[in-house]
Amino acid sequence: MRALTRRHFVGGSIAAGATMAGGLPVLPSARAAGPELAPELPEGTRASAVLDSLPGKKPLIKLTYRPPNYETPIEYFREAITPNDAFFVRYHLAFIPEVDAKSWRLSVGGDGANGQAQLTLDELKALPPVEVVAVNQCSGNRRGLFQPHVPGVQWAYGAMGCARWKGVRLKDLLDQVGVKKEAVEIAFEGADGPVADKTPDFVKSLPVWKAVEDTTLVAYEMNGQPLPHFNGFPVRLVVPGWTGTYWMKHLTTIRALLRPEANFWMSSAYRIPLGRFPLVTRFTSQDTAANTPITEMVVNSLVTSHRDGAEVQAGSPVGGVAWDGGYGIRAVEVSRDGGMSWSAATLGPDLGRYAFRTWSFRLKDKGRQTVMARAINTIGATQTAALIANPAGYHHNVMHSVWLSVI
Ligand SMILES: Nc1nc2c(c(=O)[nH]1)N[C@H]1C(S)=C(S)[C@@H](COP(=O)(O)O)O[C@H]1N2
Ligand SMILES: [Mo]
Repeated sequence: MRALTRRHFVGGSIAAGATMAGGLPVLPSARAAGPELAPELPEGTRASAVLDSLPGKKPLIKLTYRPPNYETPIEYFREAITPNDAFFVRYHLAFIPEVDAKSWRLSVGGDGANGQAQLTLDELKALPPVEVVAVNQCSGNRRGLFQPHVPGVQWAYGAMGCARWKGVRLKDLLDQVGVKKEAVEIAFEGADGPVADKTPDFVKSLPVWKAVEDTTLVAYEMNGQPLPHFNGFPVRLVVPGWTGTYWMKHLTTIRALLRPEANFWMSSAYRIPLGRFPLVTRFTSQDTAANTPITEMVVNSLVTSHRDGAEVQAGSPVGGVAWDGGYGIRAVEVSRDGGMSWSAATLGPDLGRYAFRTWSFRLKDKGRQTVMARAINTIGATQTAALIANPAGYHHNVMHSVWLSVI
């Protein structure tokens, strides 16, 4: 039954027999053995999180089902590219329609545009294609590791992934309608929505300067395949360098705005205290005296080759991935004495400044040891030793460590 349902889903339609609840299929859930969960997570999350397969996906760590919030097990981050069927899934609202690619239309306009356009998927694909390898990371990735705990989805390490995205430049679409000089932001809406009328629809905006960057894409392919349903089929926004909240899935509407977008998801959610993080890019049309929208990702890395307690042969490598907000990773360093001394790791292939950069380091000395990693980007920013507290639990980039027995 599950295999049948899955096969139908991959094709993009609902299987006969699967019922819909607010756009989500109600399926017998596939439970494998329990996932390995970080000990720092809240008790309740550790008790309830299970490995579970959404249609078309490998077993991922289920944190909530309605709306679906599933994270990628850390083992998938041993490679720079995250497979589509293991890529994390994050939704705010539970009504997620199956979009029919034939009847789908993208509308481009708004009061900050001179004209209007409507495109079919074929018309979109007829525009010059562009590719970028980029990390999509939820602002709240690792929120579950915050001490003290903060409310929100209790993600551990896997609310992120890196893919090769293909699509058209958002700038090329905006040029078709002409953006007025006075426009301040570009706003985005997707086909999903709230089940209850009172919940605000998910609408996000970008400053015009970020929207028209060469790498900001309206993407229809991920790792050479159409986007998976749960990652935004048929088309999503790709905003390299910036956190996942701006990467609108099931994109239907693009509007140039003469006034800043004021809905809940811009004015209240996804905000960080002013001045607390060492970030470069700003979203000034949305600033208040107290806070500012989250923008670029902070520099970060993980040790992914081994779990706590693993045995490693002396001389064999440990490693992981590093990434940042698009300046590019300059170095990854490893410490085995709690951060007193550091040695350079070897960096893997460079897939571009927005991509995961793999790294590895050979452990020579035998015995039990804790391996801690830190990444440094090309503008000299690095990770923090102590958590930078903020109410919504964003930008966790505390240095990650794993203890190992080298034999
Ligand atoms: N339509 C739509 N797009 C969305 C969201 C959403 O709830 N609805 N969530 C955003 C957030 S907060 C994140 S982190 C990313 C997650 O992308 P993924 O589900 O493909 O991993 O999608 C973004 N785009
Ligand atoms: Mo997110």
